Amino acid sequence: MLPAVHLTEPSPEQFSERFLHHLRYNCGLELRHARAADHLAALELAVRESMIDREILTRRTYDEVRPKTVNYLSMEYLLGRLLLNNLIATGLVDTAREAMQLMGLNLDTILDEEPDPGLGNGGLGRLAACFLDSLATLDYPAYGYGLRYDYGMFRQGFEKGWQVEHADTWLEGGFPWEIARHDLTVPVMVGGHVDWIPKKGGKHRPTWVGWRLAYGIPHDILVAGYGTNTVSILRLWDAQAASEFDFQIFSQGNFVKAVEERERVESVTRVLYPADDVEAGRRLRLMQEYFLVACTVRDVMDRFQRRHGEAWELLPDKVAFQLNDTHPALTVAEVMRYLLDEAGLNWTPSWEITRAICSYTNHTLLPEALETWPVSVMEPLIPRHVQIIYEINRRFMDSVKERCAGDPDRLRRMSILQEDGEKRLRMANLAIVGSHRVNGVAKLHTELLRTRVVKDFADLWPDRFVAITNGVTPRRWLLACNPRLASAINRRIGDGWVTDLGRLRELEPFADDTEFQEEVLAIKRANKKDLAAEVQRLCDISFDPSSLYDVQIKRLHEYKRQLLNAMHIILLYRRIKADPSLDVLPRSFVFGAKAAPSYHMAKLIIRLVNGIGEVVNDDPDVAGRLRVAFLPDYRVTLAEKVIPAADLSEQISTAGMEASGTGNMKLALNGALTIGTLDGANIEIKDAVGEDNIFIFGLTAAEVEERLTTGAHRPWKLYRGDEELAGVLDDLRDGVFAGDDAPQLRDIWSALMEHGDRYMCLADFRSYVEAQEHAAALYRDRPAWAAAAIRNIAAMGYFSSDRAITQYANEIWNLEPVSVEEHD
Ligand code: 26W
Repeated sequence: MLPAVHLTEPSPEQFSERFLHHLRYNCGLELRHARAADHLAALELAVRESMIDREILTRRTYDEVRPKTVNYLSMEYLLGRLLLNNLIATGLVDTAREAMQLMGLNLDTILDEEPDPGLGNGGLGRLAACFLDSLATLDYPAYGYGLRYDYGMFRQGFEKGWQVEHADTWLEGGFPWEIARHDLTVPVMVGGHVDWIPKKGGKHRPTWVGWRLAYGIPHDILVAGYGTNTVSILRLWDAQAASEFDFQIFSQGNFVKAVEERERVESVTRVLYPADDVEAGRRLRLMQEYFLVACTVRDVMDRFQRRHGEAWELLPDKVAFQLNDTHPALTVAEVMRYLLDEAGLNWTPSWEITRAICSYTNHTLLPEALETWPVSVMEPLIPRHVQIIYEINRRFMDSVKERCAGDPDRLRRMSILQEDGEKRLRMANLAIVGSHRVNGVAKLHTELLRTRVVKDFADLWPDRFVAITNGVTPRRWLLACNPRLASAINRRIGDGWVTDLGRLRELEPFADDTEFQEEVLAIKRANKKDLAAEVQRLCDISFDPSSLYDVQIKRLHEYKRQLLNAMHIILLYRRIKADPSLDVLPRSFVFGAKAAPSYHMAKLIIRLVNGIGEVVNDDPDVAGRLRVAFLPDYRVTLAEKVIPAADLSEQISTAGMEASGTGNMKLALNGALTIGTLDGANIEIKDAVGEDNIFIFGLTAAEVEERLTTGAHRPWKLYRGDEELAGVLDDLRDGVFAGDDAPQLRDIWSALMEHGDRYMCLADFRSYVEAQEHAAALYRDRPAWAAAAIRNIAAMGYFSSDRAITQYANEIWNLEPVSVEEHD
């Protein structure tokens, strides 16, 4: 008989007792000696207690019910700070605030001490974090699996306008949220080769021999659902060398070599690759991908066996693996290996099970981001997997040959093995062949996948491809980050929207309500004032809260076109210089973006924007009407400060290139109006808010495609046809905003004028400027702007990650929620 578990809400007095207990017995401190970092640690541990009680309850329920569980595999989780969200989820915010007061402390000051765990690059990693929040909130049995990088996303600084990277040592001060589970350590085999060993009956059986062992140590981060008892687990693997293995080398007297070998193994989870565009093509990255997959499959299969023994045929009823892009595509080969080599199943049932439990989400259309691995790199690390993939491919090719005889090109395109030049394995093809569902992350994105990128597969298996538009969690991206707006909404329609975002529709009638308009404008102004203080602190630039805050926050990429935004600023500056008395709407431009350290052009664009800021911010002719701030070290925590203060949301990617975007949703949810192209989820946002409440411009995806393939895009012709554009381009050529770095920054001009302007900045320039003029005109009409902002908020219900996760559960995983009750 297990002891009863009841969740009791602590009083503020009890909660402060808890806090003092952790301060004393974890930090060894009395209150009077504790510093801010100690307050943070003690508070985190006090909240964690409530989460652990819920987690134990959740575990018990699942051990009893043995429900189907989804396992979300992702190389990245961009969690952001956890303390406030965990306080909100467990209903402890007010208790904690009072408790801190009782001790003469301030909750907000403590919250602001927390560092960001930045274990991701951008959209894909943040989406994974929103999905974990929704899975727990909706009571879906789920595990997140990832890697525990010692160094997360680099910290960004600027020196003379250039990006400089610093190591992110997020674990240095300790990370109280994680619980190391040494008892659940798993072995991982690496290296060796495949032997064909004769079996009874004369057949030969491939056998992986000569491998060595490494270990994965799980570190669990608890994820509390909002307003529910469900707590799920994000399990991050840390690589550790095998201790028994050293003894062989130690005994040969080669101590230093043994230590070196340990270091090599343990470096697997050392650092997050900071590029979210081009594949790294590095052995270590492949090792990371394999390590995530091998640890996770082992963990999931161990749990399955504890619950269901050897009844492998039950796997599709109990287990789902979701692959977050192709990075964990080796799951297909690893599940096959497990079923063949460890469970002893034959090929056909193994393959049926594998396909029934795996599914894959594609997050990018850019060809350079599609992963392929040289066989020569894979073979020495995972020879058995390579061999299994060859066999998967042989059987797949045989099956397609029947269908498309006489189309060798199609066969070549669909093969998992790329054979021209160095032999490589195409991870997207492996993921598609090995999954029962493949999804895109917005309607247009899925359509482009079907018709362009993987057309052959969509022709063959039309039902395998589905669209699930991304979403964001309303808990973090409205309730927690914008308390002013959240409570104004609560006063009108109650707080049902927090777990049912569609309810925001009930705000629609308030769009024309003068009182609500004024309230929304006042809230925006207060948020803008807060951001102005932050910009002052970070950049020493003063923002006027009555100016239009024009915001572009996202990774730095040519296709996202921060450059087009910069060209618009240059245009406004040139207009003011030509006529300083011109009536221009005052604007404050906010940029936040990290560039991959090896992405030359992205770094030049950062330098350019910083250069524009230097020229424009202090020019007396401008008289404060233009302000440009590039906020250093953009990350989740900064997003939470910028988004509530944004007026205009820049979603200006070249059409057909942004898979979905999720920042677009967060900004609109907080009452910013979008200026954007018909790309990714912008299209669905436009349909939801109505054409009058969004500023759409530019070429469509089809028009971009047409111009790029026919060579109809003519930068010089556009240059000659638009005097203002020519002026902007001349400034770029002449390094007007580049100071001493003019020679280097000329590469930007070259990309536009000499290398074909691949991202069509010139083609969309005029239409962008016009859309900006519409935005400025509407901004001057305060009630009209407020009405449009309210209509944006009211229309964002669809873009909740709760809706997205419900779709995954129904259309891909066949997963049911399980409610977690208290136990007697
Ligand atoms: C192998 C290197 C690499 C690493 C990461 C290639 C590609 C990636 C990601 C797929 C890039 C990414 O984050 N994609 C973004 O995913 C978001 C969530 O679906 C979308 O909203 C963004 O549009 C998409 O760019």
